[in-house]
Amino acid sequence: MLSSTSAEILKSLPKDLSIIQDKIYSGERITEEEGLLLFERGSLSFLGSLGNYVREKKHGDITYFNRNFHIEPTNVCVFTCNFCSYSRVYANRDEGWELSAEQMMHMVKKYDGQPVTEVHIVGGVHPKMNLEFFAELLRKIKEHRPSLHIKAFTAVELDYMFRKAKKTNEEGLNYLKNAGLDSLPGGGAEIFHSEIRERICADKVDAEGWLNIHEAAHKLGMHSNATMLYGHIENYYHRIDHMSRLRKLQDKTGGFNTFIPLKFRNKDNDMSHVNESSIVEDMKMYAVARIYMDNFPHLKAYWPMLGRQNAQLSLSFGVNDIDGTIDDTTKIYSMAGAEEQNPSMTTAELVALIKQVKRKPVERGTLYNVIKDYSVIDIKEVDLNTALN
Ligand code: V47
Ligand code: SF4
Repeated sequence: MLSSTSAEILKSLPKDLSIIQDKIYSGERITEEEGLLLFERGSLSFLGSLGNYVREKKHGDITYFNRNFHIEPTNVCVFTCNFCSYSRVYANRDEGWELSAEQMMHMVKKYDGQPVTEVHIVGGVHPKMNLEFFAELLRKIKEHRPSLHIKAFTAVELDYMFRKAKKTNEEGLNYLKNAGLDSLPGGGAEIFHSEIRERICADKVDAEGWLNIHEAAHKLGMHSNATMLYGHIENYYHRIDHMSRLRKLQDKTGGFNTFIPLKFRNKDNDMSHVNESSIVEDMKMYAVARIYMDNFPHLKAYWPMLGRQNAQLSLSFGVNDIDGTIDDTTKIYSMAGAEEQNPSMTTAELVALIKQVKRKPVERGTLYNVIKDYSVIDIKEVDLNTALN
């Protein structure tokens, strides 16, 4: 039985939104036009309740996290994305960093005996760090710790590496897979539509190139993620176009695990004059993504970028994954003005964060294999004030 207030809300819902609502409740896919309408006319509460409905239908209260660490081999980059606060052009490479294979192996060895399951390797596109350099690094990591899942290289890095080595995407990916590459992260997608891509990252791989690399990886049996950099100069149409291209590829291959909307941060980059999106807009973004990307199993909020309390909030707007314990080895967001300057959370803190908003924390591997269900385990109490600040 509906309360009189809920009945009033339903009555006052415009016809077109109520048709979309019915489709979502009956598990039907919504169209591009309907996705656009949600962005343009859906209120925060309306989108939140639908996004949460889809999230709970797929995952109940389960909220995944993983134990990972990052390696950023270099911030020297041949490309000049206007939103990037992190890279240094090759000509000024003295201002940047470049890690040797030995230095990176030292980072891997620091985690010996610790229960991390994944290393995430991503960085700038350095002209001297080529396919062979990275293949050798992958071999060394696997030789040292065979069970560590290696999620590495955005399609931007791969496209450059393969073109330089004169390899097709299939050849290049196969070579890296045999060296130890397990899956691809979702970076470099930004906004696919050329109207925007040409204004924010004109010189790197285009939409077709990005999608072709992920398709080739899926055909080789590798999984990957997909991101979207939102909240800058794009409009809702460009977001829907971006998500549609991903949804189509997912229909074809089924190889994507997770969609990760990344909020644009404006500190110290060539787009600092562009305002950042509000928290209301961020939550609407998650909810529409959860509703629209019906064939993506998971929706991730990257907590170092959003901050801890906003990450908690996102769990009621469609999100079912808040990434990893991460230590402070990642700089790409802190340099762009993210909430977390030294992002790092212990497992106990992550578990407490998730439990505090009445969701069920589950530690996962990269491919969402369950490692430990913390909803049924009592772990040492943590000071929530410390966890949340
Ligand atoms: O593609 C760069 C973004 C991405 C800014 O697959 C910025 O599990 C906001 O893709 N404001 C790289 N975002 C990181 C990435 C990622 C992160 C976490 C998990 C996974 C995964 C992938 O970082 C870039 C770009 O979209 N980025 N600068 C900025 N100013
Ligand atoms: Fe280079 Fe990536 Fe920064 Fe673009 S976003 S300049 S490709 S490091």
